[in-house]
Amino acid sequence: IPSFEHEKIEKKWQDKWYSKDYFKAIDFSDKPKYYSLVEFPYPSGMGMHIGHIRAYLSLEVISRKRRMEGYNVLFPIGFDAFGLPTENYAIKTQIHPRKITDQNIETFKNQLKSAGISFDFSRVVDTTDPEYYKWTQWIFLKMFENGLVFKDKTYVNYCPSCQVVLSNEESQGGKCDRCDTQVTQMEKDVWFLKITNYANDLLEGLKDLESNERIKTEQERWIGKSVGANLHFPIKDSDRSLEVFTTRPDTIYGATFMVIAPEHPYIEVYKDRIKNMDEVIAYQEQAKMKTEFERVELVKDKTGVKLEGLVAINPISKEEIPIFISDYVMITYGTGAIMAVPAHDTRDYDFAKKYDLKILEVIQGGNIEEEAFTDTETGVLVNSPLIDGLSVKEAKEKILDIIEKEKIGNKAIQFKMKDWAFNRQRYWGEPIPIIYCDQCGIVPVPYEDLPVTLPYVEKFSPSSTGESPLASIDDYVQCTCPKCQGKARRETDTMPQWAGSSWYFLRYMDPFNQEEFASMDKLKYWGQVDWYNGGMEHVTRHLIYSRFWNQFLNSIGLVPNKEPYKKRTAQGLILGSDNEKMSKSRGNVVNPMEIIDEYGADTLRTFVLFLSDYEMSTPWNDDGVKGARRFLDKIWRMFPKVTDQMDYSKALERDIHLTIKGFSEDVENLKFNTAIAKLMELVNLFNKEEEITRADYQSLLKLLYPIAPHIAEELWQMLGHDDLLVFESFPEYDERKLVKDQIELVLSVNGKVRDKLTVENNLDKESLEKIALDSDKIQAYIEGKTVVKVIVVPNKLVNIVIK
Ligand code: ANZ
Ligand code: ZN
Repeated sequence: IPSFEHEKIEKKWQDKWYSKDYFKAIDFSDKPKYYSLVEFPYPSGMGMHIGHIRAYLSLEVISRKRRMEGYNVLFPIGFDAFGLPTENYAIKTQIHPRKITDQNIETFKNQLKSAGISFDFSRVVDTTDPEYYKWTQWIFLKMFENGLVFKDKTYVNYCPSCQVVLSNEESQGGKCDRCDTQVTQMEKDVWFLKITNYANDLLEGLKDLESNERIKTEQERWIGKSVGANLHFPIKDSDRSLEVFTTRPDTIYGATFMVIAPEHPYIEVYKDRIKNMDEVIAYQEQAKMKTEFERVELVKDKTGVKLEGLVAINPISKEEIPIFISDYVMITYGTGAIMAVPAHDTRDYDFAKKYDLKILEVIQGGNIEEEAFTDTETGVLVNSPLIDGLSVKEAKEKILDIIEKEKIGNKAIQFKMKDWAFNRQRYWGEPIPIIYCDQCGIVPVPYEDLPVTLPYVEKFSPSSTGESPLASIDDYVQCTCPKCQGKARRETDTMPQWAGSSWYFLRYMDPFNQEEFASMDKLKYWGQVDWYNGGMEHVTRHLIYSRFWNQFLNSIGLVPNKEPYKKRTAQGLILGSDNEKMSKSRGNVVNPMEIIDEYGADTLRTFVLFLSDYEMSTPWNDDGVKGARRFLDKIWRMFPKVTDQMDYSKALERDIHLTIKGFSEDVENLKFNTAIAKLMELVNLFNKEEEITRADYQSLLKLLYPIAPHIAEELWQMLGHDDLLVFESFPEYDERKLVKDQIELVLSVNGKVRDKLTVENNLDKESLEKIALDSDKIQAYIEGKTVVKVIVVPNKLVNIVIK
């Protein structure tokens, strides 16, 4: 036979698959449905990256396998195309982002097809298409209608380099997600989505998510639930009290001073009583310069200013205690004020040492001369008349009862997560559908006027005033108020990159619906995403956002499931061969198209899956590319050895069953490297045989198909099949055939031999009994009778006594 000419053969199968829509998902099919989802790409000008291939291959393999297992598979793809890279490229080249996006999407689609990924290309969505973002705006308005959207002038994360407001999720670790620049705090008019209303639901929903621990704990930490209490500390000679949030009400006797955030409103309230206001104001200015990240860092050298003239009263010990401002207390968390317990909190300890404040031990067990004693398991309460002698846990319960009875405070829960800063001062995003009217104030665009389309402009650079480029387009800005018909202005900011991706998995279920974002019938048919694979970096970003949007839509009855995803996994990164993250600037980016050209898509797929454990990051190393190709060539070249026999070869039978079992289990657990290793071993065994049967070879091709589908289809056709492998069923293994040492088991009824079976050596009595009772022949004898006794002689016989 001719050699495996990948250019010709792969092209042939791709043309066939994609022109005939072989991977089309069928709405309302009778087959069981399976929805596999991969994170859709940002169609950058660089085209497909090796990381995209790795990310998609997991569910590509699963989807191809599921189709063979009889499922109606939805495996869609689309493009998350709004955002800065395209806009920046447009600014640089003066080509319109629309044009760039269309070109990039075309390139991407072709590249995905030349890798042979079995996406349903009939459902492609593009978040920048007005037919799509109309619904992104629509959902935003629904949130507005339900009180989940508000505007606030406040300090937010700002990237000086990208010149945009960032959400908390986009500035983790104090750095801009996009460009790694240190973020600053900037006072801005900001639209927020009240994602915090869903904090508890987002946490609870994790219980049902099938995923590894890391995916859950990262989300849990990000949501950051703390259980504690809000307590009121009266301010001396005043009607007001200072409210604090604490997770340690048990330490209240040890609260020897208070600290409020530099932005705390009481500074303004008491400005006439505070004697050192100059010093306070100077400190406030200084605190503004720091980012939140710098402020929460555990630095020993704490700073602060005492509020002279203002004194608080500990509501339990009745002691008078001083009040400080310090930047280690955040205005955005809890109540923006704390009761400081230096003996048992490290930050308070450092602060007390620096300003020489009273440190009172209330939990015995440590050495507070040296450091704060923060352990909550072993200590015992002291210096705390109402709760002395109790453990921390007991003390918490008792003091909370007292606190609630005496109306000093109440139990409270806090979340670390913050509301989602939602507007960006940029052109290439979804316009925020809001109108400002001098008479009516903030007016949402009526639903029937959607979409608010982005005007096609010539200039899309941000303006020097920090406003969106849309602000300078009069035709766009000037509008009439939908309420009073008076003159009004449009909001000129756009939505963040994460908006469109917050609901795209729903649109895939009904991508061309003009009346709704998706019909309830289709949402119900496809249900939850059965398996979602994506990047670990999205776990505390997109995953949280999209779960929030889905939960919201569920709460207003528009989607059937509260949680969008049943199962979530994440691939590891492919690093450069220098072990650094691949990037254009490092010049270590691997272009998968080059490998496809030289060795073929099947080789690329096999190689990338074989590279290492799928969930681990791994450096690129293309030494193995040739090996992957050799493996495929071996399978190709053994074709002439195939006989017409329709049973497995005796010599190979057990290995084939073992491989089917091991391969399937590995694939389902994302262990593609070991799955492929098993196929390689099997191929080596095949190679040693003079002949292999048709049955042997067919099972091998079926196993190979999800990994290297082009060569598998070609060889399948060469065997004389008219139908594609897509329609074949996945091979099954027989548990009994896995057994190595076998014995003959005699089955008798009332002492008369009725059946003989070959079974595994050394099975236990229960298994042997079960095998005997399951035998068809035995059943015929015992039907309608009573089994009095079963006598098992291991490795020999089972005798069933009936009456
Ligand atoms: C008294 C106390 C005693 C505290 C003690 C801790 C240990 P998490 O677990 O992160 O929720 N806190 C409260 N609001 C704060 C704010 N806005 N900025 C900085 N710190 C704040 O931490 C809750 C604890 O962090 C609270 O409990 C409070 O200090 C502090 F032995 O109150 B604690
Ligand atoms: Zn930036």
